[in-house]
Amino acid sequence: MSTNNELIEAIRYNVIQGRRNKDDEGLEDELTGRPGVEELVREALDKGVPLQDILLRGLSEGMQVVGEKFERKEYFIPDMLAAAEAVGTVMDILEPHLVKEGRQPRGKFVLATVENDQHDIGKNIVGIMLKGAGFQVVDLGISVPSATIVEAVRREEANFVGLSALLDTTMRFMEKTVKGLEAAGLRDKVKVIIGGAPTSPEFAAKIGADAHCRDAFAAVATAEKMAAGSM
Ligand code: B12
Repeated sequence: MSTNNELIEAIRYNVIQGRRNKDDEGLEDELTGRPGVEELVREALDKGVPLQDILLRGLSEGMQVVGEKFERKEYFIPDMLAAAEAVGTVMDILEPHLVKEGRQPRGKFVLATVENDQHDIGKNIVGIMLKGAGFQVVDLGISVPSATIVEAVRREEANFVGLSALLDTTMRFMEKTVKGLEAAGLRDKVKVIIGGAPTSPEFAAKIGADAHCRDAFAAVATAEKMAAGSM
C-alpha cells in the first residue's frame, strides 16, 4: 500500500526516468515491469490524491529536475523528450477529472505558446487547471504567431489571453502579441497573463501585460480575481 506522498514521489521519479508505462525501461535505471507514470497516475486518482499534487508536485517538479539534468549535461534532448512524452500521455487521463460539468463559465481564455517555441507542458497544465476552475479555454497550441493569437481573440471574443514562453529567444513574441492586440483595438477587451520560466513580473510590466504567474495555481488565482473584477 503506497501513501499519497509515496505515490507523488513515484510519479515524480518516473517522469525523471521518462517512463510512460510499465513496458518502458527508464533513462537511468532498469525499471521494466514496474509501474510507470500512467499506472501511477491512475492509482493516485483512484486513491483520491488531489489533482493539484499530481500536477505540480509530481509532474511539474519531475520536469524541473529533468531541466536541471539537461543543464548539467547529464540529459540530452531525447531524454527531455521522453520525459515530456510521459507527462503528455497522462494529461488526457487527468483532464476529465479536472473539468467540472454544468458550471456557468467564468470567462474565456485564448491560450498559446508563442512563435518559435515548442514547449507546451506548462501551458497544458495551466489550461486544464483553468478549465477545472470553470473557465473556457481555446488552446491554440505551440509556436503560434502573434497575428493568429490576435485573430483568435477577436473571433472567440475572449476575455483573457494566456501566453507561454520557455526560451529567452521567444519571450519577445509576447510583447509583439500585446502590440498586435493594441493595433487591432482589442487590448482593453482582454486581460493578458503571461508565464513560463524566463518570464517575470518585471517583464510583464515592461511589455504591458496585465500579470505574470509563476505556476498554474497562481494562474487560476489571478484569473479568478480578474473575473471577479478585483484585479
Ligand atoms: C521538456 C523540455 C523540452 C522539450 C519540450 C517538449 C514539450 N512538449 O513541451 C523539448 C525536447 C522539445 C525541448 C526543446 C528545446 N529546449 Co527545452 N526544455 C524542456 C524542460 C526540460 C522542461 C520544460 C517543462 O516542461 N517544464 C515543466 C512545466 C510544468 O513547467 P513550466 O513550463 O515552467 O510551466 C509552469 C510555469 O512556468 C507556468 N506557466 C507556463 N506557461 C504558462 C502560461 C501562462 C499563461 C501562465 C499563466 C503560466 C504559465 O505554469 C506552469 C505550470 O505550473 C526545460 C527546463 C526547465 N527547467 O524548464 C528545458 C528548457 C526550457 N529548454 C531549453 C532549450 C535550450 C531547448 C532547445 C533550444 C534545445 C535545443 N538545443 O534544441 C529546444 C527548443 C525547441 C523550441 N523551439 O521550442 C532551455 C531554455 C534556455 C533559455 N533560457 O532559453 C531550458 C530551460 C533547459 C536548460 N536549462 O537549458 N525542451
